[in-house]
Amino acid sequence: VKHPLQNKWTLWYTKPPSGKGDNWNDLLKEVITFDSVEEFWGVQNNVAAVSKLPQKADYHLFKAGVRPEWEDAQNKHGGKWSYQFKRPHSVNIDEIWLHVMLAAIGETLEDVEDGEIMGVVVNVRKALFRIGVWTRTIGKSIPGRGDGDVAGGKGRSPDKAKKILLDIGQRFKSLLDLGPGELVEFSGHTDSAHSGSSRAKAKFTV
Ligand code: M7G
Repeated sequence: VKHPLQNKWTLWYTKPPSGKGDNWNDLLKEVITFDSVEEFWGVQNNVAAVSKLPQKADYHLFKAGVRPEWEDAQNKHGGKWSYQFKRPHSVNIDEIWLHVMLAAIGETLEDVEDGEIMGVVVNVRKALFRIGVWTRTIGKSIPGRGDGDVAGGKGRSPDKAKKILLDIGQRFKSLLDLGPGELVEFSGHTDSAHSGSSRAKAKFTV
């Protein structure tokens, strides 16, 4: 018996660059797509743990049909909540990533009808592990789409859009079990793309 998930999910892996000339597209690899609880555990039990990944590797767990890239049509008006665990650190990154994946596939990061969550990501870097949640919108109206036409929901007011986004940030923060002095930051992908890195200035913090 298979227990179906609300959505179908794809796991992606970013290989560390092997030398000069590697571009993002050569490094990003689709691993597997699944849509049941049992298949999720099959994947989880067979891929390398985050703590064993080389520097500059990433895992991305995204809704099937959405590439884990700023350029994807479903991401280009979006952004991400993220938090960086400095290394060396006392946290168990494998356990944290598992809980973040379970929250994504279990749809506990948002009210399902809000449809904001695109995927979750972990970046392995020399000095840190960065965990992120990608959202479809940035909590306000999108320029060029007309007044009140807030992506993410017809008739969703800017106030409501922002409330939904902040709520996702708060759920993510409590999932990470962070203290009140530790901030989870939100930034839009357009800023990330322009700065060439995730270290873009945060638009919101919770
Ligand atoms: P990062 O992994 O977000 O942060 O971006 P980092 O600076 O801590 O490593 C690293 C690099 O990967 C970027 O400068 C881009 O070259 C590439 N990259 C990352 N993402 C998420 C994308 C993406 O969505 N699209 C493209 N084209 N490149 C990306």
